[in-house]
Amino acid sequence: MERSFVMIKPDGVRRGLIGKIVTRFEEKGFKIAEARLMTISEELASVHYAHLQSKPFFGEIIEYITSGPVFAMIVEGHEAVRNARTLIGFTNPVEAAAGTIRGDFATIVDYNVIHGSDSVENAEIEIKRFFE
Ligand code: DGI
Repeated sequence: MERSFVMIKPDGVRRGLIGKIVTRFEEKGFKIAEARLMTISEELASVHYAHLQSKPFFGEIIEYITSGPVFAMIVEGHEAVRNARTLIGFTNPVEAAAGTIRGDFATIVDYNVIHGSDSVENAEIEIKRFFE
């Protein structure tokens, strides 16, 4: 069964959305294989967002993702990576359809509530990074 890495970001945890978001994954048909509440170090954040290092907002996302606990999950299911991305919605909540997690719970890209791996290869890298 395919796995993906999903992480409720600090604003989602602060706003008390863990239960609602986990429910959406369960209702869709995913199995939550592992989960942990954790605080990300600046070092881990910089590795996770290394692909955005050249962006002007890099400092902001590091500050944001380390600002409080995140809820990291391994979700399992059929085409888990692509199904999770569909459930999560587009990166910018303005473009995310109503009914998706970002479409329903976020308004601004800076605080878009949740992360989901963008490929099967990255999912396995991120699972190792956060769970092993
Ligand atoms: O895979 P995604 O999270 O959908 O998108 P990504 O890997 O391209 O970007 C990672 C995160 O970076 C995204 O979830 C939110 C943040 N981000 C993207 N564009 C902007 C941004 N953050 C700020 N503050 N400003 C941006 O323009």
